[in-house]
Amino acid sequence: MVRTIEIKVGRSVIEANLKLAKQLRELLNAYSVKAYEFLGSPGSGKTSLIERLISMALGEGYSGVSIGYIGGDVATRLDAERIARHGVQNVQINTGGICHLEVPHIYQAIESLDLEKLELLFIENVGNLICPADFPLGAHRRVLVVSVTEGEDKFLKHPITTRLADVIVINKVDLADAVEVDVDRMERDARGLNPRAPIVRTSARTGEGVDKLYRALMGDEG
Ligand SMILES: Nc1nc2c(ncn2[C@@H]2O[C@H](COP(=O)(O)OP(=O)(O)OP(=O)(O)O)[C@@H](O)[C@H]2O)c(=O)[nH]1
Ligand SMILES: [Mg+2]
Repeated sequence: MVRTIEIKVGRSVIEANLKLAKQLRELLNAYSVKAYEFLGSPGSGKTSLIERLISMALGEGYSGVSIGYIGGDVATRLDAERIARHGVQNVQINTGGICHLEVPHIYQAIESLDLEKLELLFIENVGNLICPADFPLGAHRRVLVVSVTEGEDKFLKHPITTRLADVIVINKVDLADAVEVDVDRMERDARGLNPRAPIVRTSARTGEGVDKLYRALMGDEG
């Protein structure tokens, strides 16, 4: 016999963040900034995909001035340093022990960015598949990145995060054979939980699928 215990999360903190997220979205809209939040497990490939997308955006006429990046990590400036190499405005947030970003962190970070000149804003949440779910950051799209190396069953085990995503990415498909993962099954699981989000298979290593992801993001106003 298997016993399951369901745990309820306190609502007041979540609701306060949601209200702030709506205000932040209005601010971004006022400056015509399109914002994309990337969330997913540590190492799923969020920064690598953002780097690929930035290179693509730079090639399509966006300039380093008009692209911004805010990255959340418990410690280090490593991700922002990777992004800085593309000549893009960037801010690293170190959360200490906190496993997700909240809207006040984003307000603090955008003080260092020139919103007037910004057109695209990539926000990378702290690597975590659970904590960010209840704390939207005002972005126009929430992009869930799950890599094949995390295991075939990842979407099923994380239905809340899978359902909230506006775009779902299955990354590291170049490694699918090596780890004997059935990507079709992963996609079916994701689709079963979230019928509305585009699902894009990518490899940030080879570049496969990144153009499709770029179109899924840029084609969507919100
Ligand atoms: N083979 C392969 N490796 C990848 C791919 N995407 C990312 N990686 C590698 O996976 C590791 C983690 O990638 P990151 O982009 O740093 O992952 P992240 O999600 O930003 O990680 P955190 O910020 O720590 O949560 C790096 O060594 C990347 O080179 C991919 O599509 N294929
Ligand atoms: Mg990263």
